[in-house]
Amino acid sequence: MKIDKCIAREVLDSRGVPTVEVELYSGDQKASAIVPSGASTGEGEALELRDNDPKRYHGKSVLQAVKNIEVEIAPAILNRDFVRQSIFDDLLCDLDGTPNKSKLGANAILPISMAFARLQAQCNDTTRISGLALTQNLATSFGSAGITLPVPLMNIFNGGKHADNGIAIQEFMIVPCGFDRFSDALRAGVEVFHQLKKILHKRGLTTAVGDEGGFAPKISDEEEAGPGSHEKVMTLLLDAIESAGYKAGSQIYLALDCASSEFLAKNPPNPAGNTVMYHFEGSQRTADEMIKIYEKWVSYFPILSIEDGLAEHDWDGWKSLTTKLGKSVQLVGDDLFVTNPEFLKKGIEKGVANSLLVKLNQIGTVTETLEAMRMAHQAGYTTVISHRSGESEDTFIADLAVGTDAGQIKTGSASRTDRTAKYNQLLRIEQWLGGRAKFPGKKAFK
Ligand code: 2PG
Ligand code: MG
Repeated sequence: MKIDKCIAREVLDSRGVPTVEVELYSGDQKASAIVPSGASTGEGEALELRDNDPKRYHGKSVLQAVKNIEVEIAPAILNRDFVRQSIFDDLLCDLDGTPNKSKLGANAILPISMAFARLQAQCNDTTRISGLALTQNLATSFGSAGITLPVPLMNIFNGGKHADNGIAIQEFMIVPCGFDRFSDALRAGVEVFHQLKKILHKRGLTTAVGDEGGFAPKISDEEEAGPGSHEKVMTLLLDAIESAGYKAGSQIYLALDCASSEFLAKNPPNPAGNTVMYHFEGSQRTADEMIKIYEKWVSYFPILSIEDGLAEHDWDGWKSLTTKLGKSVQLVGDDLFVTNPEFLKKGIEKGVANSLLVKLNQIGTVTETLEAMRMAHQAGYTTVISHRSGESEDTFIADLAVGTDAGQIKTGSASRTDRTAKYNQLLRIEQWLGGRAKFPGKKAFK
C-alpha cells in the first residue's frame, strides 16, 4: 500500500485540551486517527510533546507535534510501499531515534501509526460489506481470531486526579461479567449507572460527572475523605447493583484503579527515610499496611481486579502484593508497566502483577503495543485495553480489544460521548460478527 497524502491538525480532546489528528490517503481511501491524553501519567510513558507557549491554550498546544508530522514524518512515508504495520512502525521509531519518542513526540507518531492500521485495513478489505476491516486487520497483525468481545470495566464513580471530591482512589468500576453476551453485560452496567444516580440524588449528593463519565460527589465535608470513605463508595456501588435487580458477586463484580502513585506521601515520616509511604484516608501508610487494607476489602467486597494498588517504583511492595493477593485477584500494572515490553519483562521475571493495562499512547506505536500484549499473553498475564482520561470520538481501542481477543476493556462510564463512542463501536462489532461473536464473561479473569 502506498500513502499519497498526509494531513495533520490540532483538535481538542474531551477536556478541551489540544491533541493531534491525522488523515492518511491512499487512492480513493482515507483514514484518520486522534490521540488521547492521560492525567495520571506514569513516569516511564513515551513523551507527549506540548508547545509550552503560555499564549496558546495555557501552554498545552501541539503545533510542534503537527509540524513534526508535516516536516519529518510525511516526507519519509509518502509514495513508498509498506506491506506490514511492523515495518511502517519501525520506520517511525527510527525517524525519532530516542527510547521514549522525545524527538518527534508520541502524539506525533501514534496517530500516524493508528491511521496506517485503518488505511491498510480499508485497502485490504475487498468485501467492503461491514465495518470489521480494522478489527480483522489488527487480528492479522496480532495472530488472533479477533472475535472476542471484551468484558467492560465501567468506571461509574470517579476520584483521584479525575475529580475533586477528595477521594484518593481514582476509579471505582463495575464489572458485569455474569452474562452471555457483551450487549447484555453493557446493558446491566448502564442500568446500574442510572440506579446509582437515583441513589446519590436521594441522599442529597451531587450527580455531576468526572473526566471519565462516572459520578464524582463529595461524600464528606472534609477536604480529604477520611477513614472508611472508600468502603462507603463501594457500599454505594453494591446498593446500586442490587437495587437495579442484579446480583453482586455473581453477575456484577467490582474493580478498582487505585492510581496510587498519585497518593504517595510527599515526605515519608519514617526514620530510615527509604520506605515508600502512601498518604491514604488521612494517614501515612507503608505498602504492607496498604496491602492489609486491600486484603480486607477483597474479603468484604466482590472485587475481581485491582490496578496500580501500589506505586510505579515500589517493586518490593508490588512483589508482596502479588504474593498475598495474586492468586485470587487480578492485579493490573498500569503506571508500573506503561505498556512497555521492557518494564513488563522485568515484572514477569520478578513475578509481579498478573495483568497488563494496555494504552497505545504510553508506548507510541501499534506494533509496540501488540508486542507488549503478546508478551503478557505468553506469560499468562491477562490484558485490559484502556482509554485515557482525555479522550476523543476515536474508537480505535474498541477494535483493538476485539482484534486481539484481549478479554477486557475499560473505557469509562455510561455517559460522555467520548466514553460511550467506544461502547457503541463494540455493539456494532458484536452485531457485525453475528454468530461468531464470543463473550468470555468471568473466564476473562482466569
Ligand atoms: C488510568 C487512566 C485511564 P489517565 O490511570 O488508568 O483510566 O487514567 O489517562 O489519567 O492516566
Ligand atoms: Mg490506571
